[in-house]
Amino acid sequence: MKILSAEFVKSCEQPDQFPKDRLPAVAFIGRSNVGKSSLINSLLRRKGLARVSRTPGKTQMINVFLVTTDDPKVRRFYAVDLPGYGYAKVAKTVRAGWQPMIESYLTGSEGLRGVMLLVDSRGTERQDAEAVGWLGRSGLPMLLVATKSDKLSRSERAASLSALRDVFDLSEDTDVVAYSSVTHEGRDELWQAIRKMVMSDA
Ligand SMILES: Nc1nc2c(ncn2[C@@H]2O[C@H](COP(=O)(O)OP(=O)(O)OP(=O)(O)O)[C@@H](O)[C@H]2O)c(=O)[nH]1
Ligand SMILES: [Mg+2]
Repeated sequence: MKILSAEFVKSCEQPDQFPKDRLPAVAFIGRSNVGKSSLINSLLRRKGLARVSRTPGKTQMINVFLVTTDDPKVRRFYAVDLPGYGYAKVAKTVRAGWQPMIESYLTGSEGLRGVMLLVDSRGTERQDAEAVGWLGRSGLPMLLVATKSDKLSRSERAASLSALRDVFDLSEDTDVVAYSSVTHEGRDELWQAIRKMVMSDA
């Protein structure tokens, strides 16, 4: 599969700015600094497309990218970079503004086909469990992505994946994928998952 184009469409600060067409969309969510923007760049093979930062809380708006590929099953879709949750140092007023926005995006976007929930393969926090619970109740197709897998040895990676299954009590039909935006481990698997989400009910 070839990515024909990947371009930034817009940043949304409020729900009335979300794309109005019903183009399929896949959203990327997770704690601040977990590696969402890096993963989007790795997946789309574009280095500086999504802004990456060492400082947590970099992505504070909903950034929408339009992707086209030569795969008939995923000709055009939106990749949506959501702001990270759970970053304590961002001013409360700012946080209060975007956490509901994440929920309004997840509940109010007609084209949304699935969510990639990113968690750090080295360990999870309370907010991750809350996100898993919330997404489970929402009924949205979800895939759990264990990020920064390059920071673990091969055996630690396998252990981390099964620990995540246990901790979150995932059903068998929820996939867990190890990903590294440095080595691009997991890229093919993630594309498979996107293909499945985007073509379902199409
Ligand atoms: N070693 C390693 N570092 C990574 C990986 N992915 C991201 N990072 C680093 O982790 C930091 C945060 O990455 P981002 O992609 O900006 O994370 P984010 O989830 O988009 O963060 P916010 O926008 O603040 O929510 C940066 O310093 C990245 O270089 C990875 O797979 N491996
Ligand atoms: Mg980001």
